[in-house]
Amino acid sequence: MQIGIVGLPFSGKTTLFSTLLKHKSQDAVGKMSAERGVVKVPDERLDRLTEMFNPKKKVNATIEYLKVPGLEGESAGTRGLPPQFLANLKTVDALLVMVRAFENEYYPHPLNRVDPKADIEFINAEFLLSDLGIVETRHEKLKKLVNKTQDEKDRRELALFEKLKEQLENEKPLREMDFDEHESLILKGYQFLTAKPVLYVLNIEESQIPNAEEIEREFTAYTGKNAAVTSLSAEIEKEISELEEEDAKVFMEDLGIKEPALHKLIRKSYELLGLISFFTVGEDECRSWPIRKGTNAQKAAGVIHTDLEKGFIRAETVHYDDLIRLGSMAACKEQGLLRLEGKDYIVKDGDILNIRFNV
Ligand SMILES: Nc1nc2c(ncn2[C@@H]2O[C@H](COP(=O)(O)OP(=O)(O)O)[C@@H](O)[C@H]2O)c(=O)[nH]1
Ligand SMILES: [Mg+2]
Repeated sequence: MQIGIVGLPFSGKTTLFSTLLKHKSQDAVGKMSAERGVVKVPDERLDRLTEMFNPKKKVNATIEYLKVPGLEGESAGTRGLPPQFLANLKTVDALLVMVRAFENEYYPHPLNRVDPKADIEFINAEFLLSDLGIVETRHEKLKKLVNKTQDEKDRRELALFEKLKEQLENEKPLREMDFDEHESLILKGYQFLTAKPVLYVLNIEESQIPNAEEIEREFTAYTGKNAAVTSLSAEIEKEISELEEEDAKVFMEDLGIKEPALHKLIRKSYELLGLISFFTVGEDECRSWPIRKGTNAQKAAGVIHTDLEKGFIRAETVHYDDLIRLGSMAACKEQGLLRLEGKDYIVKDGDILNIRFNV
């Protein structure tokens, strides 16, 4: 699963991206080239399990970020967004929109303002226009096609594109609409920007960190179906990430925060992608695995290894909360909380699975 990081120049994309990657990013190979990086998803539950089982290895679930430059301060207007920018975003499952809410006189905002709401509106308008251009062209083609062929499949696609056109003309993103399976399949081929889930990241002033929650609430108009808001100071997160663990703790205490805002950002990205985690535990490794909400036990086994999916027999299952509450697997077994689940069992966030299989 991949998330595209976009935003206006000097909004803090590079600062955030290199912090996410623990400063392993090389940055700016070419002005328009995207950069990808794999990031661990922090999970306190996995940390607890690791303490409990003392394995040789701890392995966190990961998600991938792709930093995509190319969004400019002036409107792309009728020229449309740069083709390379659009091409780079084709593969991403969600967008992370970096929004500037900090002053920095050495790096002036491209439109000479610090107005996060105006920036969000600007970016959304750009994406909307880009989608509308594609929708209008396809809509025209479909109209002609249906006139000629009277084909039922084309007629259904035309009806879909009429809905899309109306939504975009009303200046609303496609992510707010509901689509059936057939429609989703058609849409997949187009990779519309406004259909992708979006996380708006407000890059705030250091002095605003204590008001972070309040600021986020001010932006509730931008939350909702497939959209979320979070805030951080990219500069401060960078500093935290460069400190030793103990120093970082003291530094965060001074700021009045319990954990890096970066962790919250990663978790919100994960949620936005519709992902939850299950765990595997043992002497060798404790590990969290990403699955889509609603995945059954057999498919979840396949995330670990295809053999486990093919030869799936049962999943020995206990929930993290039960294990922590009772303190041991043996106690869970005694209480009947260590269950044997079949292939159709829907895996829950926090389930600990041991797959029994036969190949
Ligand atoms: N004061 C302040 N400056 C920041 C913050 N985040 C980024 N910057 C600075 O803004 C400039 C542009 O940031 P950069 O990450 O390169 O933005 P990009 O153009 O979106 O990649 C850099 O000099 C950063 O140090 C922040 O939270 N506070
Ligand atoms: Mg940059």
